[in-house]
Amino acid sequence: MGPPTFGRAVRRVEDPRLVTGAGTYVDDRQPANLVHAAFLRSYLANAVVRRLDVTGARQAPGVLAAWTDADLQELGSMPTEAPEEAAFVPERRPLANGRVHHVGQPVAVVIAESRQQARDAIDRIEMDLEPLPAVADVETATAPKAALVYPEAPGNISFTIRKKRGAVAAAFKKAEVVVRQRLHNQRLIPMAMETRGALATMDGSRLTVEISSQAPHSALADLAAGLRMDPADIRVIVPEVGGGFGSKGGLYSEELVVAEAARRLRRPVKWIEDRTENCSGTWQARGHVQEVELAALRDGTVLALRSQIRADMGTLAGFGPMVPVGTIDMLTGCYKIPALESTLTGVFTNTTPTSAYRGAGRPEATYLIERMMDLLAVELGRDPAEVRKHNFIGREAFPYRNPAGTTYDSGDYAGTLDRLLAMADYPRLRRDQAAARQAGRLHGIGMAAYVDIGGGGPADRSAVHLEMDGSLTVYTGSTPHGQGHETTWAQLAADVFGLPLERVRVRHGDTDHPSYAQGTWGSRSAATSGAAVLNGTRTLKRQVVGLAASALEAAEADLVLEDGRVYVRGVPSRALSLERLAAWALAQDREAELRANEEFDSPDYVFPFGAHLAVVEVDRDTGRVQILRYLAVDDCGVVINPMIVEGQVHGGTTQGIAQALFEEAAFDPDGQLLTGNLTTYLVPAAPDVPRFELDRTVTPTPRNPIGAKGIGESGTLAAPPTIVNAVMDALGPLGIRHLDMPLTPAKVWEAIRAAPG
Ligand code: MCN
Repeated sequence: MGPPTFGRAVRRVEDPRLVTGAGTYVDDRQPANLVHAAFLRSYLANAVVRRLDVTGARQAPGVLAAWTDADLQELGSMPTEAPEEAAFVPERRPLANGRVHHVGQPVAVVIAESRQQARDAIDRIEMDLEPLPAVADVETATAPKAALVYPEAPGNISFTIRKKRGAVAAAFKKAEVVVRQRLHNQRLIPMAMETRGALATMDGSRLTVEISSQAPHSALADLAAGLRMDPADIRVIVPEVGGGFGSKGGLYSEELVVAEAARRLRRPVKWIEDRTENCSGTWQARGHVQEVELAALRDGTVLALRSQIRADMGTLAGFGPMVPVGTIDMLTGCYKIPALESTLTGVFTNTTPTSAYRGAGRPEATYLIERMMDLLAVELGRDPAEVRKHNFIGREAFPYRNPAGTTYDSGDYAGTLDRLLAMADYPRLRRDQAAARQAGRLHGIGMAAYVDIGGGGPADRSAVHLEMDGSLTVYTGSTPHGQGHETTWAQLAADVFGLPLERVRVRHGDTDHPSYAQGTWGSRSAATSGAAVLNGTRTLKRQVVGLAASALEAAEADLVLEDGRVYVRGVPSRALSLERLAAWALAQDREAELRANEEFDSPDYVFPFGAHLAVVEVDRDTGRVQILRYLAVDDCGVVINPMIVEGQVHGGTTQGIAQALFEEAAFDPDGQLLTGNLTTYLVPAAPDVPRFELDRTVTPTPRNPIGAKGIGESGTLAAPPTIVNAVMDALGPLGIRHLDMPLTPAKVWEAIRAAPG
């Protein structure tokens, strides 16, 4: 028998395959008769398509087809999910019909024998665009008399959501201190290492679409709707995925068009996005302008939070409009703030649609409240840790309903912050800072506390099969794209059967499997698919013990399943190996009992939390920020694999640091993307990231049988305010109160130069 694996840092079973280059990604697939798709895209941000003629492309060498929207009328429009408050939801055709609304929007497609021929033929399409005035940012879009992205949406407003709880006006009247700040949470490009891609094959009446996706089952549903096909006639396979970070969660136009091309041409059709297409065509994220006011007493008690948030939706797509709803639900963070008034406006701009990117709405909320807590501490001249602790929701207050109506499951916010401060030896850090300041250095310490949302429905389904060789196969609906589910789900199942890890195989990414999940996003998998795996394996164990009871003619209560065999307690000689039991079940026509299929429908979300701290130094002459130390204490409930959890913290925190210091999707006033490649959009490299000092507390959730909360996104919530708070602490002595992200050397240097101090 293998030692129990749950809770142990076992190595990822998928890694040997991945690090030796043996994984298969969409672009590795080269079926016979393959043809290739390329897309013509809009080069203007707002325009009328005056002429679009694909005749030249159709005559180009190797071309099988060239289509515009006029040729694809039988396809349905692309799906959009918007809040019920939405005043206007634009229809999105797979290819633009008569108008283009952002640079990079697909307008026509060419299918050719080779990728190069398809791309060359694109140049032979004649397209005349008549430019219209464009709005490229939220401020311009909401200014009086702004040009309209969609004539049907006056003021470029897509939706407005208001939340109000408690006596806000009275709180501001009673306040001894009011802190106000306008915060900009800049737009980001998710920038997965593997760009998007799809390969569609029609075999008889069955369509198979291999796709780089985080959500095969929802892709299948959207393909069926778009192609007007019976879902049973479609199979979606997700091979290896080289990162998604939220951006591969919904179905994109190109994927639907590729599927249609395979259906029409009866040849496998592949499309692989290039990096430039990825920058302007893959949905982007964040892009909030937040005006915030915090009312407090001099002792640090926060009385009320008021905010107006304008969220840049771009042209709006997929479930993008739902993302900022997560912001408005989480604005009060870890604090008991009795009164809240906030307005969220979804704003159209002539830019790439925004949607989910790691954190999806919650980093925007965390940044808002954590910057405000620091500004309050500065205003009061008090320590930021003290001000936080003074306002934390106490550990006895759970389940806790926040003023926006979200109910947190469990938490101990002071516990993580205390652990963090002890780990950092905080008093010493402050002494060191005083010495550094004495020496004229710009030395800062920053912290942030966060609470995230993970898990959530609808139900995930897993199947667990006992194979004839006595091993287990787990079918999961979750679709890992870097999270290590093959390892963690195997850990869950192995222990139930007392098997070594290598006797459990985890299969994922195929809608023909007897499993289901809505998608691997929202740090939901451990709390949902993981729970379904655990329940499924427990059910299978009961079935297997039932089979053994019949085979051994013993009472179930007397049987022990251990070490790959079932035996009568106290009589180890009366035993059946799992192989023999499987064979017996087959002979008895009871093989159905070798398979279990379980759903787990989470009663509600889970709420991971934690606290991060950074020590930074700013170079006075160059404005460069150097991170000297980065410490984090996270709590994702009961942990299945601590090494994987740490890896997730490393990844998320790195992306959060990138938002704080480097990354921004920038558009010029005409809506042209200025950061359309990796030389202009600065992603961090290894030397930009410090060594992380990590610790954990464990506060189980009662909302699933594992007690696990999510960890996949936590770092993206915590790191931006941690770093910005640290840099502002460094610059505080110069009289600099706030700078917007990203804190590039140029921006910081300008601020130092202009600083009063
Ligand atoms: N885990 C654990 N114990 C816990 C919680 C989680 O051992 N208490 C493990 C899980 O079993 C899983 C991993 O940690 O192997 C992450 O689990 P979870 O937090 O449930 O998140 P998901 O698996 O649902 O992953 C989604 C999340 C999101 S939303 C984005 S975006 C994201 C991310 O994960 N994108 C990623 N991590 C990523 N990592 C990589 N490498 N690439 C991406 O694109």
